[in-house]
Amino acid sequence: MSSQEFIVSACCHVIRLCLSGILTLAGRLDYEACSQYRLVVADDDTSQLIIVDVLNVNDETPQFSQSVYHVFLSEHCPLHTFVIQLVATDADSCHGN
Ligand SMILES: [Ca+2]
Ligand SMILES: [Ca+2]
Repeated sequence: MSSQEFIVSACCHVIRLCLSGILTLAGRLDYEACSQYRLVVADDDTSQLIIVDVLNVNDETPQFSQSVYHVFLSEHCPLHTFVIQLVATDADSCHGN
């Protein structure tokens, strides 16, 4: 193996090492699927650990607890009458952003 040839630890199909030494994305990042990639780039003489942290963005679709909410209101209700409070959660909620 020449000094220009490196091996990137397998298991990572998302990040690719070019012969020039540049790492590029080869797949889509998804924080909820994998928030950190730990790559080992090595040749015969040395190896280097590269840690790539994926930053979370608010990209997950909110899910409501019910598919339909049915509300009954009397006619002539005053303005500002409470109607319903909806609560939705998504995979991004607990990670802040
Ligand atoms: Ca995501
Ligand atoms: Ca996300």
